[in-house]
Amino acid sequence: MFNSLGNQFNSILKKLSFKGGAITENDLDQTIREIRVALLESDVNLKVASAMINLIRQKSLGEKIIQNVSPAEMIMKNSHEALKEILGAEHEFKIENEERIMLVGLQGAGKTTTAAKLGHFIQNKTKKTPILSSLDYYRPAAREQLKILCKKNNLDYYDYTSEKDQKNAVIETAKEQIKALQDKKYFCAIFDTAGRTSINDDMMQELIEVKKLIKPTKIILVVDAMIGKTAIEIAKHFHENLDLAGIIFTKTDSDTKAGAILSIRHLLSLPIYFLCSGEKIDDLDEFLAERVAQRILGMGDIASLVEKASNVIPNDDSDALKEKAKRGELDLFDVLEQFRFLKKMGGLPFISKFLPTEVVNNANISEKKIKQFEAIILSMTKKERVSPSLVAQSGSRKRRIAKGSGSTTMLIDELITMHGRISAMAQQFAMFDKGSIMDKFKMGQAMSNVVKK
Ligand SMILES: Nc1nc2c(ncn2[C@@H]2O[C@H](COP(=O)(O)OP(=O)(O)OP(=O)(O)O)[C@@H](O)[C@H]2O)c(=O)[nH]1
Ligand SMILES: [Mg+2]
Repeated sequence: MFNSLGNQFNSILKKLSFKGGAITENDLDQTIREIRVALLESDVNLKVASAMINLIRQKSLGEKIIQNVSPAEMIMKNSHEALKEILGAEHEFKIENEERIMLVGLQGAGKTTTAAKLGHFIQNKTKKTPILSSLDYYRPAAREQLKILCKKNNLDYYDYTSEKDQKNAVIETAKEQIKALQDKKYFCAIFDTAGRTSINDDMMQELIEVKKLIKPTKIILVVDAMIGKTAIEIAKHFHENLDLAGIIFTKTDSDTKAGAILSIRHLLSLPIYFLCSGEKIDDLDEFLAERVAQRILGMGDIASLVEKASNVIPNDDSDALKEKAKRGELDLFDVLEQFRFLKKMGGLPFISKFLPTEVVNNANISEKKIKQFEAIILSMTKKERVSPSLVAQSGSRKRRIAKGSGSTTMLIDELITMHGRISAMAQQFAMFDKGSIMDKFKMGQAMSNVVKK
């Protein structure tokens, strides 16, 4: 996600990375000019780009020389801080009692998918089941789509008692639903609405009427992050008419430009509640400014990745692994386990969303290669897995393993080298926990050494 801006930041900073000591005013000017161009190319609104540039400049000019910190690291740190300021304070998504959430947005923005994701999120958080209903009478399959999603994910779905006259269907349905839900004393209801290809008055009028009827506690605009600059105009229009509570961005897993996300938050002062990064039910991430700023800068989001991993890895295992990692003692059994967790988490495509751009760009690793590595590890004896150096030093062992796993001795060497790098990185990782942003930047570089070509 946000790859292009992350890539540009990386190449801008690479030019600086050879310089030591304090940054000169000339270098700063040049770098800031380049950052400005990168921001504008990523569809960041002009006002927002200027605000951000000013923040970076102010922070950088006042910066003292810090030992062991290069100008590139300093600019990265200051850009991260400026981005966090632009993204603003975080707004926790609180679920009130008798919550009525109405999702609105353009056609295909991801409202229906997001309704289910949000229901699932609320269910996980509160351990209570919300009820979802569809007010989409324009597309015949729309209600069926939500119904199926609810069924698949154990969410309650409000089904109609009668077919409606097409003309007033939406309003009649809203009336019927709100009455039924009031009788049931629901704890949380999520209303999915129909989208339109572009903003038009009829659509807005209908939404205003629906709003009057169902009296939502939150109206949330669902925006496709790929639409770029126009997102601001759309959000503004919806906000003026419906008084939005906040925004959810979808499709941030595509090659999304960061511009819309940065600009809307700054220009409309509306909270961004979530970013959706895929079609699966739990591809809904709470919007945390610190982490999003890291992702936008191409520094990856290791903290989110670790959290996601902890849902897959049993807690006891991860503690034991951490202790082993701290001692620099990860063996090939552990590497094999990591490959399996990687698969469970959604494989390389999933993981790479959270890794620093530099790591992803330099990676010489593929799903196919991981499979080959797995076969190699499985062809080793227990002793060899614990002490890969036995294999490294013995041609006959390598030939035996290559034959057994249908691979080559070259690939075995590659795995052994990678294992060495993984244990070194894991050792740093285990120590780092809640390090400073500078540590995270360095962590990205360390990770890049593990997988580099
Ligand atoms: N990659 C990706 N696809 C998404 C995401 N969110 C939604 N989609 C896909 O986008 C398409 C449209 O999603 P819907 O949820 O049907 O969109 P909608 O806003 O309800 O569309 P209408 O009801 O027609 O207005 C579907 O194919 C979804 O699977 C996301 O975060 N990432
Ligand atoms: Mg829909």
